[in-house]
Amino acid sequence: MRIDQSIIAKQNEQHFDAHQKKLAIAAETVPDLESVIQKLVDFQVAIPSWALGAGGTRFGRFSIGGEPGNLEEKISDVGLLHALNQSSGAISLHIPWDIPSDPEKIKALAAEHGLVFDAMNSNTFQDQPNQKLSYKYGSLQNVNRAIRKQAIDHNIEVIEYGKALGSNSLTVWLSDGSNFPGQLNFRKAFQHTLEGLQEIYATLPDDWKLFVEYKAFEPNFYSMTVGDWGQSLLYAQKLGPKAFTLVDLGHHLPNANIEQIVSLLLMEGKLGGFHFNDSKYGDDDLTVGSIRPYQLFLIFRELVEGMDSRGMNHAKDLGWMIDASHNIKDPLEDLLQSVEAIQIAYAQALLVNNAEMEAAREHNDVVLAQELLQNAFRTDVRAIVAEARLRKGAALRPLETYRNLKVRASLIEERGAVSRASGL
Ligand code: PSV
Ligand code: MN
Repeated sequence: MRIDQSIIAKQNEQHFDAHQKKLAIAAETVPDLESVIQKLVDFQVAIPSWALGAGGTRFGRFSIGGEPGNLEEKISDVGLLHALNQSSGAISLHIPWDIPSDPEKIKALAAEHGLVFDAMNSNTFQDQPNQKLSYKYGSLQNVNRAIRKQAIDHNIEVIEYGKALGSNSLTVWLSDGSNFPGQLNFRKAFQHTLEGLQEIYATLPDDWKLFVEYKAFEPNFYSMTVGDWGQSLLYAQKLGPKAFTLVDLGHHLPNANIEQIVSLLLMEGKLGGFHFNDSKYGDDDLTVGSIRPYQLFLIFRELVEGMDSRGMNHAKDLGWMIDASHNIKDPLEDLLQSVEAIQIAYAQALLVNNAEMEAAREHNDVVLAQELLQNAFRTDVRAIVAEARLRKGAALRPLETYRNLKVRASLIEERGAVSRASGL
């Protein structure tokens, strides 16, 4: 299924007058409206190929219907999102879930939908059918050199697929760690992992980045070998200038101050990419902004301020991606919600006046500093975000348009009610 721009334009007509009124109100409160809109126009968030089907827990999985059964269909689903919001112009692939058998064809198909390939992701957290050696006791950290070598070779192969598709980054998330005290020699696990990452790094093309993603828990529950930003940063620093830390919002221990982490990583020039999601207890799977929208705003505020202080391009210099799983919602609806939540937090962060903020801090004016943040957070920027979409030929109301066009019903008709996407 494809959504033609003229259909979107038709859907927009009914909302156009109301939109103009709301935008006029927003214009009164936002001094530099045009520049905010332009930044939103430029901003793209990549969609993970593994988030397009139903997720699940170890207790069960409930099918959504019409799930993409192969890479071509996954690209087509991201194409639908992009047609609706013109802000999801990239797809991130996970190997071996998404092996492109004919990369040229896949690249051309993606281009037809206006999509490029974001970071490539390796998978050494599962054993694949016919795999020679098992990752049961870890991959790059493993005490067995042959297993480490298998994991290294896999990552190098993923880079090769990425090169063929025009990607320029590799995200390495390792589930390595231990479940019980005594199981691992922490230093040896670190050294083995570092050596493996160094071998992978050595094969990285000059214009590529390597993202080292950390996670505090799951699937290992006693220790994780890349468990927090400190460990990730250590690896990234030891590897070299093409290696960066990747922050997945759901991978922290409860109450971690993620905005401070982001600020310091940016200061060190070592923040590489982002996986957006939200979480209530300890998972990394919920809709962006659904639980802690203020935290998301505070993170964006540090991102904007930190990138500006280094003269970075907001849209291009960091890898922006959603990483979520959808147990009960239609994944496409959820992804539309997530992209919008990201744009709202970004727009609000752009409203904070940095000079006023710094002056308040210099005077230890705690109240004013807090007010400046909260005023921005409490500004309704939805019309501004919608205007940016409108200028790109996207839907004023992507979710409503998705429902009006009965996209899921068409996908079920095309692919059947029991199709199943590869992934977790
Ligand atoms: C791990 O929880 C993670 O966040 C990594 O980014 C993986 O690549 C992804 O989820 C899918 O398992
Ligand atoms: Mn992630």
